[in-house]
Amino acid sequence: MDNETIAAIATPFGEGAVGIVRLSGSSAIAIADKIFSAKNKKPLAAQKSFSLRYGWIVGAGGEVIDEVVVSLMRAPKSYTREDVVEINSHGGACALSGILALVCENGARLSQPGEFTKRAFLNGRLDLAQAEAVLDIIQAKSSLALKSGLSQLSGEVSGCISELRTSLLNVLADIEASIDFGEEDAGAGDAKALCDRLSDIGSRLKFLLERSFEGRIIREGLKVVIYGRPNVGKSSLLNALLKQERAIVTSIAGTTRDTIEELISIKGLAVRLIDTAGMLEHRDDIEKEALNRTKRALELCDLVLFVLDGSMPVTGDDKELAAQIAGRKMIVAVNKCDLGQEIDTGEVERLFSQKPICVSARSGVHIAELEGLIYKSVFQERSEASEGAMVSNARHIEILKAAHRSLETARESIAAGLSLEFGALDVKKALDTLGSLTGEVFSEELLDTIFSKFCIGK
Ligand SMILES: Nc1nc2c(ncn2[C@@H]2O[C@H](COP(=O)(O)OP(=O)(O)OP(=O)(O)O)[C@@H](O)[C@H]2O)c(=O)[nH]1
Ligand SMILES: [Mg+2]
Repeated sequence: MDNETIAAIATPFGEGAVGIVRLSGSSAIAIADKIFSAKNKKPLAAQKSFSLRYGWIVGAGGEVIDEVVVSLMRAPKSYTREDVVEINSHGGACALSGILALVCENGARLSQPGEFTKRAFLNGRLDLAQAEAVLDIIQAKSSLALKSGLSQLSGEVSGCISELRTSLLNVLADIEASIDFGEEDAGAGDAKALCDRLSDIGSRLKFLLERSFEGRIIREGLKVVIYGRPNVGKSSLLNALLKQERAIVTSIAGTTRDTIEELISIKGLAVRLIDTAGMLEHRDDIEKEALNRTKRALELCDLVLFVLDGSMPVTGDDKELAAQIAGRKMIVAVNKCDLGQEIDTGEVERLFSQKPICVSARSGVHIAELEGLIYKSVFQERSEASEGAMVSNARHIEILKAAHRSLETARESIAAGLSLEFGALDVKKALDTLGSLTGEVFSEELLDTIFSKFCIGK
């Protein structure tokens, strides 16, 4: 890590009540002192940590750039564990860029995206999973996603991984001791004990992986595609769930062409609703593209909300569309229940192997129940998201899978009576893999991939 002092605008671009230019590094205080004129005339260098000073940022020619409040956090008790100065100015682009230019003229350099958090990681203030949680918190689209990010930041996931690594290190120590005593292969009893211990760690990994589906959905939001033939009321249902007349609704079949995506929150869970075109065949290029987009949305979604029109019997088109998405996770809604029911709900149940919910997008009947079903599709029968460590990040999920595979290989080779050296190698591999989740093991490339996703100034 270089020892340069970095600087960035830490607040979003545009107009705001306040804006912050942040500095971190061993010269942060000295640089700020060159451009800050405190009302009390004292230099920041004489100021206590965690205190604020009112004054002005003044350019080389003595011109005032802005009226500011400057905060100071001395190393190591700061976000980066370095000296950090935050200049709180008015939140306009001119004031902020003027201050940033001035700190750079006085010895700071512009920071890279995520460089403050990267320094926090390299200086041991946060581990890698915690650093990634910072981004999750910034990007959280729902209260549940925020809660999950905060739990990861507090070290809940890291704690779990560290316990798993400790158990694995103990197994590895025992395997290596056997090797040192010249027991190249374990006796039957010892082999069984080692395999049992590896199985136990494997099931703990599996448990985390099973919950990661829930974690990923909480973090990214649940993608729900509203699907069904034209005119059944898909767009009307989108509007009803959104509580807003977003999509065009008409009695003309084929009204919706482009997929429409909107975000709603159900009990704190972010749900991306995607309204689609429901035609089976295209008549022109626009409909061809509409069908392509529907297909893509279906491929990427977590849940299909299949809609039928309850005011008429099930049609051949309903059946054809149903066949296309057989096997997908689904909720079946029979719409227009405010009208006389002509549909045979028993037939619908047989067709989809599940009971439909009867709703009316027009009158709002059972829309709240439909929301409940969407929520339950993630949390099953539980009324709330579960507590405890929950892995949610795609990188972490891949790491858990890879570590689980290595453990299985280790267990199989020990059970087969192969030389313990092989088992030791795979246990070591699992340890390193798990270590890359929290950053005990990392490469520059990995750090670049992770921190390049951050904004500048974080
Ligand atoms: N009575 C009644 N009519 C409804 C209901 N939902 C939708 N409709 C009507 O059904 C027609 C079609 O509604 P849309 O929401 O446009 O249907 P769609 O499935 O999006 O249709 P396409 O975009 O063409 O695929 C409109 O005339 C709506 O007013 C409902 O719950 N009750
Ligand atoms: Mg529509």
